[in-house]
Amino acid sequence: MKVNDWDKLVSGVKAGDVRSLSRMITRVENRADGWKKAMQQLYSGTGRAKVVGITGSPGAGKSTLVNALASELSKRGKTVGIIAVDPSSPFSGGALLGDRLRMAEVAVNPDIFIRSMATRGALGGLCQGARDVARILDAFGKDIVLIETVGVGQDEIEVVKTADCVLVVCVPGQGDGIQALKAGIMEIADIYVVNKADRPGADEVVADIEGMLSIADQGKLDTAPVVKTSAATGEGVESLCNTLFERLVHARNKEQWLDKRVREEILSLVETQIMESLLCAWQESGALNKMVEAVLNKKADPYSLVDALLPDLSKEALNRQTAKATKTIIGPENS
Ligand SMILES: Nc1nc2c(ncn2[C@@H]2O[C@H](COP(=O)(O)OP(=O)(O)OP(=O)(O)O)[C@@H](O)[C@H]2O)c(=O)[nH]1
Ligand SMILES: [Mg+2]
Repeated sequence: MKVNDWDKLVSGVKAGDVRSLSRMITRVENRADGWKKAMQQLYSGTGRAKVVGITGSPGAGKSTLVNALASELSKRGKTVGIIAVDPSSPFSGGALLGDRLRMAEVAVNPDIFIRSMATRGALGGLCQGARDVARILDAFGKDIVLIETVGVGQDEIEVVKTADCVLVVCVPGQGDGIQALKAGIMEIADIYVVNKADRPGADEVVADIEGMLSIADQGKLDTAPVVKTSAATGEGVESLCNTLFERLVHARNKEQWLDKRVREEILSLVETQIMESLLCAWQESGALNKMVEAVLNKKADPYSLVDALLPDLSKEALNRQTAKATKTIIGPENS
């Protein structure tokens, strides 16, 4: 993609043009040439939107809830971007028909923008992909970005962990109640939502969660609240919205959290770039095939290959390189 095409997209996004938004997301997701530069241009205009992660077991009503929540937020004058991380979509940018239908109500609302992302094969990783899309929506001017992921895979859980506030959706009648949720997911909640509260057993689930929290959070001041909703009828959604606003003020705004998040992002981008550059070079030159063959023939072993093949990764070399780079980007120290 040509440089000035990117320039047009970036200024379109900044100006709030929906077509540019859509195109820029696709191109960044596909890692089209120049994507990093474009993200760089957007970066200074980001950091305003609040990102909310919504996760829970399959069929818990996450999409229905996201839909209802987005409408409620819109009623309150907030503009909303929705990222549906879709486990079954083979294409990036493709939406599950079901999700589209469920989200039909918000699809016609000009204040709400919906985007699906495929779980598998996301270039640069699902987490970074979702982060990039959320950032583009932020630069576009969305107040709130809702990210729906199903709480099963580790990647999906990592995605919601990057959010400012995480809603974990539970439902009654899942046999062993909250146990049905993957271990590791209950701990990341800032708000527990017991959805399908129109069904029998909702109060038991609430009690289960509160019981679990009273054991786990003893002594903690800000225990995550539990909210009952019936996303299908809209009941409880207003109250959830109030709770969300309260939590957004406090949750994850701590410096430590932001620090960790930026740290993770820098490292993840570096990791991806190193792997991609090496793979690209090695595949093109046929070096990777040769290495595999040599290892199979016992002419070489994977351990010594690592040191022999990588560029100079000694501490001295890395420090020299890093010092040079930081000087260029950040400027000389103490200035
Ligand atoms: N009774 C009842 N049904 C609901 C409620 N919310 C959602 N549903 C229904 O539950 C089914 C699943 O809803 P979705 O919103 O697709 O659930 P999901 O968690 O997004 O599903 P996946 O994305 O496939 O994991 C649909 O048939 C909804 O109509 C609710 O509050 N009460
Ligand atoms: Mg869904």
